[in-house]
Amino acid sequence: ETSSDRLKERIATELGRARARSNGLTVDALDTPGLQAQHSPLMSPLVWDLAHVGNYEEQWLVRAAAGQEALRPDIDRLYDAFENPRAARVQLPLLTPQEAVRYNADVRARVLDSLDRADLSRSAPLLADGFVYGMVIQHEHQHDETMLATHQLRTGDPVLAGLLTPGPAAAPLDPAEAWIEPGPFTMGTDDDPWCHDNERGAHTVDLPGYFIDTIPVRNADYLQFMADGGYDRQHWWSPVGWEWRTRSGKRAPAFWRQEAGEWTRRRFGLVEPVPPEEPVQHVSYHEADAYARWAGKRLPTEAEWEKAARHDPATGRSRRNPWGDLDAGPDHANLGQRLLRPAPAGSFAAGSSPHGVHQLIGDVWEWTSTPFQAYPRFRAFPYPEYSEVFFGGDYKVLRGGSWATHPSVARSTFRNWDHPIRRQIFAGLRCARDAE
Ligand code: AVJ
Ligand code: FE
Repeated sequence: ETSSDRLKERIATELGRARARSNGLTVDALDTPGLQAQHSPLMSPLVWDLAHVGNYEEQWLVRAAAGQEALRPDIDRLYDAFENPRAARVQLPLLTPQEAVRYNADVRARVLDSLDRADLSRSAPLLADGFVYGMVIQHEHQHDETMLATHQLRTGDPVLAGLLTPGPAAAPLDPAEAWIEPGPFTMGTDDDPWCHDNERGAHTVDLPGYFIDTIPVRNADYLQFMADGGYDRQHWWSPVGWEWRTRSGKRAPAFWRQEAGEWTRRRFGLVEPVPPEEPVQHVSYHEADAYARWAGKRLPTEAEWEKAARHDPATGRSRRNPWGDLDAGPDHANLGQRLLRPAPAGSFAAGSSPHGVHQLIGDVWEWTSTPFQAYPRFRAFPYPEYSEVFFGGDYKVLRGGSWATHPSVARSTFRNWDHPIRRQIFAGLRCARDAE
């Protein structure tokens, strides 16, 4: 068996897993009206995401990679994210759930057939090391995470299995902060075969020393901010943040409610007490920024986050992940929807960084203070709408992935971005501060 055969087997397995996950979040979970409904103006109907992943796969793996004729060129426009804003997708003549499953399976059959004959050697950049297959696998998993955000916004009885699965027990906490010594590190990558264009261009960034929290901010910490008038005092908010706070009227993370003095949260239809030791999620950038100022700290920059997650002071090298270069295993991080929630702060000692920073990967996306911008030597590949068109917009970078992010997507170089007012994503924060 050659390495190309092994890569093809891995691709086929990962494609199968992504599809099982997509179907599990759609046709296996909800009836047709539930899949066609618009659960929030922020989100697509789930049936749109389902056929969109099939259409993306058709465009990239059937047409571009295998050079085959199009199956359904007539539906390209319906599933073009730029053509149709999320709130308008419910109006479109979309495939029904059954048609979408069938279409996705037809596309997949052609992909698996042509994969056998594909040349994944380094000659053609799109196929080299299976890049375009990795791009499609990660695309499907990213939409699966988006589908989970839609499920969280949906009201009604719980439909997701595993909601009651107990998470790991609370873990003992290490020192609260890690010191990251001043000096250069390598940010971004040139040699991670399945990374996206926006992660590319390994470049040296020289940072002053700084402290970064060893754990994400917990619900218990966030409740203290709230009890201390965090939402009432403009002092801790940026000008735009305060504008958002007053205009929106928000006074707690999304999905929280106060009942008889106790804070509860709704999680995929289940109402439960807010668990104190869990990382806070469903906060906007503005809330994260205000919390950090209240705590006497600040959000890390994107470079500070990445140095804490990758820099190995013993070798001077940047690792692919906090624990080393391998993909995340179950002991490293809470990823891939294994739990439908973050794990308690301090968990996953085996996944901590050389500096002793926990849970950089998984649990909650972490807001950074950095706007989404191109790295030096950026080149859009293979299409500008993945990242380039978002550079310079009103987006902040988020890092690390959440409990809903698949291991194929979560790595220390991966860059996510969203508007600073968004709260439906599984995002929290970790604080940093300057040296004294
Ligand atoms: C990188 C998560 C911001 O969901 O809009 C999905 C990923 N790109 N389809 C998004 C993506 C094309 C993207 N994010
Ligand atoms: Fe997409």
